[in-house]
Amino acid sequence: MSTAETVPLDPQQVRQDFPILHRTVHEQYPLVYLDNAATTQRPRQVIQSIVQTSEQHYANVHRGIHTLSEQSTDLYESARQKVQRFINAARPEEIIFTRGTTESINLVARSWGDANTGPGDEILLTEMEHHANLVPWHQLAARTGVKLRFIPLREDGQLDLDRLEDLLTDRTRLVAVSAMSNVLGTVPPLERIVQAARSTGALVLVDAAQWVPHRPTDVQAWDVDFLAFSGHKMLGPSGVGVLYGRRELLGQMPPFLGGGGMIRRVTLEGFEPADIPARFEAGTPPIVAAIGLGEAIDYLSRFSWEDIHAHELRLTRLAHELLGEIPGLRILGPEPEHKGGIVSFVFERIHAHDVAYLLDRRGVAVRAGHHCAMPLHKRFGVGASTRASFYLYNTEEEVHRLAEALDQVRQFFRQ
Ligand code: 7TS
Repeated sequence: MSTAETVPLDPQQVRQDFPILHRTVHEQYPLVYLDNAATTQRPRQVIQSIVQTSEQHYANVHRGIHTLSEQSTDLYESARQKVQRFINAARPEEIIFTRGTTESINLVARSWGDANTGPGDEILLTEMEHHANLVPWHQLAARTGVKLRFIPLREDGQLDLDRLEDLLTDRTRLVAVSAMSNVLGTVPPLERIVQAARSTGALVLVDAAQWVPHRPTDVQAWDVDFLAFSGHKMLGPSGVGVLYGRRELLGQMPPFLGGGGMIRRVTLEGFEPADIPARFEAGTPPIVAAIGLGEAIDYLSRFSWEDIHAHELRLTRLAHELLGEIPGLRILGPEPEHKGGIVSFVFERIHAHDVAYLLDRRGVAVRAGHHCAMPLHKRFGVGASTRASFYLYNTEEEVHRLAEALDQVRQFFRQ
């Protein structure tokens, strides 16, 4: 389905915009890029934005009173507004440009966490978090004594919310949860979690690294306090990401990094921080990358979310169907209807790295390992898994290529 402002999603047409998808690997194999949960490729439009900014408009932002500086500042601030509209934030200053999801969450843990947590307080996470939404909280716990608690995962890869009311108490200061697991694709019932958190007065941080590229985001409708995501997982450049924070919260938070750009006044005795968003953008920001992220948002906005979701669901269903027929292969996590376009699996007696290596020999790029989610793998009793993850430019033919290559892997190891 598409609306008047969007064009129908035709993956073959989309592929024309992605030069890298036309290359081969190991000489004769056309690339089958199924590592989109790690990072996505960039369309020509984003590449051109990087080139054009660099060739025509590049200078440092918010500093020089010269033409190039004014142009780069306008482009940078217009990218902020694009992000604001994209996630429906109430105001542009609620958008902080960071280096990525990891830095966004570290910013909250350092700035909000150090000032607002201590012994007797708790932070509620889940067992499926990426290390980016786990390690900063471990570090915070070591600094302030805050205690971490975890919503467990059920065998089917869904969160076990039966004990939510026990886990969430008036000691809980923050609930930090992924909107989509990078391993299982699990999509937790955010609305229920936010409601429960609100009833105890806890704040909510959403790790939306895997969500924002694939589904519509509305921070106001969701009523969340913080939301983090990365440009490079949504067709944008690497090196830029976003922290959304509610204005009242960000406005009260101390700076995370100190340096140029984040101050109102500095003396030899001390400093006075700038208002948001500058307070959290110390130093020269990722100027070209942020402008490129704005371009990626324009590109994604050509298509309807319904079309993107329907396409990814079609590929995920096909993958479950084809991979389900391969003896010895077990898919981790929920059924396609209950998750994003991510299919992680384990092969009996074949290590995930061997699987990924052999797939690569046939041109199929997947990720293998613990995908920065070691506790999740431990929960499922495996050390590693192999993961195929889809995006709008992947095709059914590519899913067939994955399944064929996997069957060859199985036969190779049977010999
Ligand atoms: N949170 C989730 C859910 C993620 O999937 C990732 C990256 C991050 C946070 C960190 O994002 P970054 O841009 O700061 O690195 N996930 C993956 C992955 O699954 N494979 O490689 C990176």
